[in-house]
Amino acid sequence: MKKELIEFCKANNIEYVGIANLGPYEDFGDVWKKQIEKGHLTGFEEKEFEKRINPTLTMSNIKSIIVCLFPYYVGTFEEANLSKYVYSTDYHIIIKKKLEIIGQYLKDNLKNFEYKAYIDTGPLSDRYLAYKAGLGFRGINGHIINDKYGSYVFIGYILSNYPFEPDKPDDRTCMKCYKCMDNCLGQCITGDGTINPLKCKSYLTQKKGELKLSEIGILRRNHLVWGCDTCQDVCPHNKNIDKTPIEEFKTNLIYNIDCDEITNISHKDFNKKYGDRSFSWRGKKVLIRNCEVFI
Ligand code: B12
Ligand code: SF4
Ligand code: SF4
Repeated sequence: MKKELIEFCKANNIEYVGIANLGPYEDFGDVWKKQIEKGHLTGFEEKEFEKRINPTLTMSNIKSIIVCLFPYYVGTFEEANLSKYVYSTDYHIIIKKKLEIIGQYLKDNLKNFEYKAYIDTGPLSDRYLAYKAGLGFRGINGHIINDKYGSYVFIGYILSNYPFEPDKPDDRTCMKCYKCMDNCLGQCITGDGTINPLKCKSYLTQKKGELKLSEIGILRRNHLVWGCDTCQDVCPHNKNIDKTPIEEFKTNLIYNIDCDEITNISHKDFNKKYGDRSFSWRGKKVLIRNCEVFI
């Protein structure tokens, strides 16, 4: 059935699919525990420690984890003031739909098949699963890097009650050129594959409330008002990569928002126009705050 699964995914433009083992993921647990001790967490991560390292706590009859990559690179636009991962319609919407199509296909072909699909907001570490499923290797900037599409790939997964054979982890490392560390806007890449997310520009553009002067300084280091791509843009593994073959990531793009428009638009109109965009999840107030940093 694994062969059929891979073929079905390919037919649906999902080139990279693999199976992660079931853990428990003690090595990830060690990394995560250190991050907790250092206070290096954002609150966007799953809060229950055990759930992050043991998938059976999320699905008691689990037998395998299907992991997929979704490349999103469409090129670099000089005039962009948004980071690359939010150009398209919200990736959560696009990817959830695709994972559900895979789940439904398996339901139609396997007796008593059960599944749970996640993108970004699930209990496990998406990157850890992609690494375990052999879909890419890990970079010093924290990213999962794929040979064909670089690190501009989203990761989604399906917990399933069918015993698909696990793949081998990709234990190569990145080139370790340390350009990501040298160029990091928040100087928050530690060098061991983790970051201090509280100083990461991407986090600062997403957190609520007032920004401290030091945080405003980090935002000003480039002109993006949402997210940050620097540690990926400078990475040699992202040179000469392929653009995404996924139609939804190529169409209906917004790579520049008009700060005056966002400031003057009503909440209702903002939600109507941008509610299906991932840069809108914190509301227009946060976006306006980010825009004001550049006035
Ligand atoms: C919280 C979060 C954030 C936080 C913290 C990020 C961080 N680095 O921890 C903030 C808001 C800063 C953030 C920013 C971004 N994020 Co984010 N984020 C998440 C989230 C929800 C949890 C991440 C987490 O648990 N971090 C804690 C650390 C310890 O776990 P981890 O990063 O998963 O673990 C890897 C590293 O620690 C590394 N590692 C550990 N030990 C070692 C040892 C060695 C030798 C090496 C080389 C590596 C290494 O490998 C681990 C996996 O095996 C995930 C989705 C999810 N549920 O997993 C998305 C996710 C990581 N984000 C994603 C993206 C796209 C981004 C941004 C690029 C968005 C942007 N353009 O602004 C930036 C990138 C910043 C960066 N350098 O990481 C993607 C990454 C895809 C990829 N190819 O790797 C994810 C997986 C979402 C998705 N499903 O696609 N994010
Ligand atoms: S996203 Fe930006 S601030 Fe965050 S680690 Fe990468 S370069 Fe540093
Ligand atoms: S920029 Fe260099 S050190 Fe950083 S992830 Fe890429 S290859 Fe590794």
